[in-house]
Amino acid sequence: INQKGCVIWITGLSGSGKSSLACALSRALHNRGKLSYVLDGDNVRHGLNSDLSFKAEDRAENIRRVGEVAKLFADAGIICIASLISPYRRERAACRALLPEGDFIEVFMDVPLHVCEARDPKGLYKRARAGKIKGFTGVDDPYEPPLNCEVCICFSAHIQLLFQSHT
Ligand code: GGZ
Repeated sequence: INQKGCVIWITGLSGSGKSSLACALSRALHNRGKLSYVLDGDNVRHGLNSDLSFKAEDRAENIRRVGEVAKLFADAGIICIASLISPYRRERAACRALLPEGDFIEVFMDVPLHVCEARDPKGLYKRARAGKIKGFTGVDDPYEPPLNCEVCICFSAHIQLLFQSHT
């Protein structure tokens, strides 16, 4: 393979579209002959990070481990797409610091909470509002948006309407 690895780090609330973007990006790269691998928060939490909860120190450890694994992929020449809420600026910065300048591309899914909540694909916001899930990001747990990310994907009601009318 003649390819330089890097990490594309997608951060944002639950339901903001991180996994969809990661999947679409991976497919687009594949079609261009590029090797990529998606590390998705929800998936990684079933295996490597199955010992971690959603309390602050465990979320920090979740981010740290995914950052280290992503770095290994990048070292191997693979484009690693990490998609996890990763709500803390400090931990995201620590993942960035593992890579050479320019090799960590932070993508922020800038979607308002009320939009994520209206989507609620797994009914988790509903359960969080009902008090059945405690410490849900955006409801009763913090999310620190990036201050200077490489890419910001802003929600557009107009585009969402266009999209809905074509699907
Ligand atoms: C946030 C939670 C929680 C709580 C379960 N808070 O949208 P999903 O369902 O499929 O993806 C979310 C996933 C979040 O895992 P991450 O590893 O990305 O989070 S973090 O980076 O903060 O460690 C959500 C589900 O797990 N989920 N409980 N309390 N999301």
